[in-house]
Amino acid sequence: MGASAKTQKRIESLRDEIRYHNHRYHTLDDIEIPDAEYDRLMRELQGLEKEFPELVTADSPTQRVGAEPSETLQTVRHQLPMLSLDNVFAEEELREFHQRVAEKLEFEDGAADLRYAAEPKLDGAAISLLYEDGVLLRAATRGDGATGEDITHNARTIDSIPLRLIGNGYPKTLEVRGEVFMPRAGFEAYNKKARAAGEKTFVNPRNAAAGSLRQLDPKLTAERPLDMYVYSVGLVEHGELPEQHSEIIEQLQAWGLKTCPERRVVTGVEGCLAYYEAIGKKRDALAYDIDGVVYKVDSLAMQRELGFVARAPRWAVAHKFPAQEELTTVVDVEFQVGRTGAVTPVARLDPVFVGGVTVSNATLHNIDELHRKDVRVGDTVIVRRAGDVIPEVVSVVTSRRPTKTTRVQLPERCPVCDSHVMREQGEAVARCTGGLFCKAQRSEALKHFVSRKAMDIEGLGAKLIEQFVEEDRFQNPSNIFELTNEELAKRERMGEKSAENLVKAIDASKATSLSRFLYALGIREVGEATAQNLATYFGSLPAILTATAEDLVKVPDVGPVVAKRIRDFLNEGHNLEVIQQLQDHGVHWADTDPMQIAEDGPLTGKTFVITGTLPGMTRDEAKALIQREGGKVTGSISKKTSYLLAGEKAGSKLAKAQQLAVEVLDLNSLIALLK
Ligand code: D41
Repeated sequence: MGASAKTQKRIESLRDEIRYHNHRYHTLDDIEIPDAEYDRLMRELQGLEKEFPELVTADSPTQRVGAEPSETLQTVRHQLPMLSLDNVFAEEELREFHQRVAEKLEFEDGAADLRYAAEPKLDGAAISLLYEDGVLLRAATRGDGATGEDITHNARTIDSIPLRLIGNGYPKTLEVRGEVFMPRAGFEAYNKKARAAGEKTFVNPRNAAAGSLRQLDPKLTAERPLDMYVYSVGLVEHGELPEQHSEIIEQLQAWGLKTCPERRVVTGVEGCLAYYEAIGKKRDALAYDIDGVVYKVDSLAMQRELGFVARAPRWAVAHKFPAQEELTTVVDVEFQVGRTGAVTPVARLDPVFVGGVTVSNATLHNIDELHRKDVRVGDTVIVRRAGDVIPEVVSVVTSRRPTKTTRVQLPERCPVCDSHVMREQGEAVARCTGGLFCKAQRSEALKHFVSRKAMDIEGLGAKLIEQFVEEDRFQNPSNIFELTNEELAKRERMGEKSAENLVKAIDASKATSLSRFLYALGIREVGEATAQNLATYFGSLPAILTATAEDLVKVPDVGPVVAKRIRDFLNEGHNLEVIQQLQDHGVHWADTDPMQIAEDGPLTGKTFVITGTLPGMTRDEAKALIQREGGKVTGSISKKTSYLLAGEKAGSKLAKAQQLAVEVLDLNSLIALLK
């Protein structure tokens, strides 16, 4: 049966749409839709063309995979084509892949001992580097696998690409292949700068890497924080390489090329799956974006036996993670009011499965962001959910904007209490001026007050707090300590047992620490770390209440802004009243001696960040030690950080420190510094 007119039209429209996105991706470096959506369009077209082969045309996008070479860069023909990689998404598909490999190689018993080289699948741009007598002769993009573009001038600006190999024994002609990528920290920093300068930002690190490589002016590329890991070899002449893929990569590393430190040799499909899971857990802590892992049969003899199908090797496969970006539509934009009165736009979305969960709300951060991205009700948008972070709207797909959309404006009045919404000069955040009169702020303030790192009152959930606030039973946190068994047990859906447990939890929370108490008050900019520093420095509440701004800035980690926030808070009579009421209700802690800080200690002027598990010392103890000797301890790494003190299981902070070339110390080297 021939294709209907409707099918023919669908095929045409798919082709047009794919061509449009190819152009945006390869020529404009300005992608509009997530990969997952592009893949769906392509698969739909491929499916239809398979069903109706008579409709396949030579110019269909399915007939040429990869880049249109640009008119500006020289094209290069790869002497050996750069293959593509097949994908699997589910465990079952991976088992089928392994099964095929095992059968073809005539393995028995499930081929549990078949060795694979496993590594993360970097989300960057594939390139080829050609070394002649150990000297970098030419770098080229992968392009469509057969021809790419000459980007030698740009590759030379990337620090991790050696211009000359080190050591000896390399083949006279050696082509290596790998992925150029932009580490996340560099990507964020780059976009922040571009945004401030009103320049174009990148949608994601992969796009940033690909776009940077194709610059005509290498000075521009040199400014981009690019990195490269090599993952295979291409042309090899006049020289020998080992017979295992993993050994080849080791050898490349010894010649000065950078390889991924996460790579491992695993055995059997179970080894692959365990690796997939381990890398999946580590994904957010890595310094760079990955979109899956790659398994390659380690033995080159076996690779030769397996050969290729079409353009992909039969001996390798990419095992993809769930997509972190998807498309959906904005049903509405609402404004939420937080604990500090910050009025934040939130997009209500058509529910979409992204990053492993169904998402129906995404933050738009603040009104400037919303306007910069020009998000309107009715728009199709890219939502991103990476790791445990709050889902966010990345960008609008303007080509899919309906004719009727509604623009969003900052409300003049608070959606909760109707007070005026104000925005301070130069501040991105708009705030409700209602203070604790605003029930949203009161609820959020109370939720913060009872949270685990604050007063830690288990069982006083968000719903219950909201109800009590709504009824004006909770005017301020001290009302929590007035709750009785009788009053609680009367409430709907609250049994006697849970009422009793809650009263017990409230009672137990009264014995707290000064730092928890300070943190629980919810003073703006006073997070856990600052609260701890204040408590350690002053030792008692009266000392803090009477401290001037000049006194406060002497506290590690407290600058003029934070000092002012604290003073502002304590200058409000009603805040002092609440503090008194809480103590009257029995909230108490043990005072400590004020801290003696070395004015001119061995660590004066040095800023530390602490991460991981230290041997025989808690992080708080390490912090106190550093502070006593004049050093400062902060929570996040920046270029200004002097040292990262890292223990066991250091995660993303370690990666970031390496990224920013911040010196990393273990506890022993810290102690050596003190001597
Ligand atoms: O990290 C990657 N993106 C990656 C890509 C990798 N780790 N290994 C790869 N191996 C290959 C073969 C097996 C063909 C040598 C690849 C790619 N190919 C690849 N990158 C782009 C297309 C194919």
